[in-house]
Amino acid sequence: MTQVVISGTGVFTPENIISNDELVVAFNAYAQAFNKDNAAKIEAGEVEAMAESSAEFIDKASGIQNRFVLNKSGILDPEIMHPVLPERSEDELSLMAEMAVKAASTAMEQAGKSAEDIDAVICAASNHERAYPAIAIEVQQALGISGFGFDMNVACSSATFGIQAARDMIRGGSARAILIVNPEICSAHLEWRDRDCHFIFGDVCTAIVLEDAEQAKSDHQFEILDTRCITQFSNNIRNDNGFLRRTRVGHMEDRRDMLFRQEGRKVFREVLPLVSKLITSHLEDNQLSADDLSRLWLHQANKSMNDFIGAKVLGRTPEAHEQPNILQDYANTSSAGSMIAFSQNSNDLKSGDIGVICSFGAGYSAGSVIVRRK
Ligand code: CO8
Repeated sequence: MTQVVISGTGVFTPENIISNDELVVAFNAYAQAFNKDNAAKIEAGEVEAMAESSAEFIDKASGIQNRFVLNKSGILDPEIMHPVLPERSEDELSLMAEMAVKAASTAMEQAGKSAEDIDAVICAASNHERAYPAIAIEVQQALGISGFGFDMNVACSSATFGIQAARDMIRGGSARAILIVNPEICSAHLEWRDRDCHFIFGDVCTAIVLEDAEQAKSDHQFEILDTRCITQFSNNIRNDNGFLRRTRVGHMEDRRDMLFRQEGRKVFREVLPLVSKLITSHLEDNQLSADDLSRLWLHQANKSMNDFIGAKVLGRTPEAHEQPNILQDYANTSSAGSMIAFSQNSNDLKSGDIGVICSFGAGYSAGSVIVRRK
């Protein structure tokens, strides 16, 4: 069977950083203004007063310290509380495509591939800035790639599900090499006025080149030994924004359910056993044990969650280098998180070293990719 390798990865990181302290100052100013404006209703018990956020809570509950965002001023303005991104004309590259092209250039350079070597583009992300035409086709055109492109969305698991789809297509002979891009503008579908989640997400884009091992020339090759994707329906992470919105009376306004929302505790409880079992059974079915693993590149949502999964899979507390976290700097970047961890923490592995890239999130969805350094 055709052997498929990851031969290049790239990360595009926006310039703006928001620290927990900056975020909390803006949120608390908003909460104080809200409480002042609604003082009479709060007093009468008609409206609930907004509680303030704290940087100490954020760090302790999540491990997140900073996040990169495309626009900082809008998010930190208590009168706006969302990113402000200028609308682009049809002649300009869309924002997601622009991020994707930047990350893709690094990935293609690492893989030693030019546009003529690639036959398909997959834009795998947890939201797309328009319904159609597909962002992937725009990226394909911008890079001068022939063949085909399509968008897919499996929320936080978009990258790992994209890897499985690309691996299968290369094996099946429909493409020699495939570019996957994961442009995540999480800041635009996050409710920055909700203290339960305002600290969780950041913006970034990752890119991955997969190809037939026979033609790969990169110094940075990881053979894909196996992939496994699972889904299990849950409403605990949900965003109801969609094209049926205007068909429903009263749904035109910016309602809370039109943005990311979650039952964080339930997600924590339900996803942990799902993911630990996925990784351990996936390893077992490939005749591998925890002792064979040099690295875990986990989804980057919560530090305690990753500590738990790492300990469960390895049967001991993982050393920091065995399970690198990037969420303290990037926060949760949805599908891009485990790929940032992989991209920034894989070059030191030696030939034959084995690791697992694992994602988990809305759906629920979880993906496990076992790789071996060539
Ligand atoms: N500051 C101070 N106090 C706070 C704050 C805050 N900012 N927020 C909450 N609190 C309070 C709560 O009100 C609560 O108070 P009380 O005890 O009086 O009721 C107390 O702190 C504890 O709150 P929680 O129980 O909510 O705190 P947790 O310890 O559970 O931590 C987390 C909250 C960090 C959200 C945690 O539950 C978590 O990480 N859960 C897992 C989340 C997860 O992995 N989700 C996956 C989502 S990602 C995904 O699928 C991608 C979707 C697509 C992308 C969307 C882009 C926008």
